Amino acid sequence: MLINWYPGHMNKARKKIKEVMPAVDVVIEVLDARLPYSSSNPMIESLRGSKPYLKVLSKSDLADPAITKQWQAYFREQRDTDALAITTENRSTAKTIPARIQKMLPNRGQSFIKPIRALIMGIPNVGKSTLINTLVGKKIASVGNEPAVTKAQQKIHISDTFYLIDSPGMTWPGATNHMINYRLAASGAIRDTALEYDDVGLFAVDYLLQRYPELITKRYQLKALPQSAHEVLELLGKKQGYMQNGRPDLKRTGEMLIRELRAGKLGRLSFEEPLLSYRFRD
Ligand SMILES: Nc1nc2c(ncn2[C@@H]2O[C@H](COP(=O)(O)OP(=O)(O)O)[C@@H](O)[C@H]2O)c(=O)[nH]1
Ligand SMILES: [Mg+2]
Repeated sequence: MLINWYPGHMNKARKKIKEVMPAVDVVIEVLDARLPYSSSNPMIESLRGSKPYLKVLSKSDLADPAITKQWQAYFREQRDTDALAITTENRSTAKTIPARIQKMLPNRGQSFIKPIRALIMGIPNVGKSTLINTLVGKKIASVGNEPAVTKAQQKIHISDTFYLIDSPGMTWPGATNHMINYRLAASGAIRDTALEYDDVGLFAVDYLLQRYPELITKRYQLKALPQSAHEVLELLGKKQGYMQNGRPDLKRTGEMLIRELRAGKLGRLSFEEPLLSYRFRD
């Protein structure tokens, strides 16, 4: 995987993960079900050693269900790896996480003397706090716009034989790979100011045109779709009456489209699917 991390941040995050790893038994990585590849941290695989790995596909209510199934199957083929799709619309699956992890770690979690310590990781806004609250059974972590303050490592009691380890400093700023950054921006993982809305809007429309054209025509009641993403965005701007100096305001239109896309108003969609070739890669 050729992702160019910003070297300073990357080294810091790697150091932190290495530091924490000896004191945990399993890694839970929360991924955005719409972009499990782009929202993943490629450092974990090499740093986890022999620890099992649970990939949690979060916000699965927003993702294409058939593609989420493919991702689960793909991840489950990997070494000591399990995968699970969760959503706040039905929290029962998320609640099975401790039991699933127990199956992967038969020698721990039988008594409070050797509890299971599960490191929880994931990019900002992917749903970590939401999952923590679901597992604890009450709201202990704040959800949504959290200030980026450094908090101390937390050991969260789920049961006497199962703890979550939530550690700061392991999140990574994203990649310099443009495709990954656009997917992260469209999903809401990258802050609003990082990329221009008209650019992210164009990226999103271009992808929708290729993969889910019917989602645009349906949502915006279009009879026909222009060929280029730029023309589609102009058409949407005109339809919404977002005009500036006689031209459609593409920033405003892009912002509207991204807001709707992030909220799932266009329907369920995934930004990436597992490549068949991954299966044959070691
Ligand atoms: N649609 C949808 N939104 C979710 C789901 N889980 C979390 N969210 C939303 O995603 C945003 C970020 O969640 P949060 O738990 O704070 O993410 P964190 O930054 O990883 O801790 C919040 O607005 C949540 O309400 C889900 O299953 N479905
Ligand atoms: Mg959080």
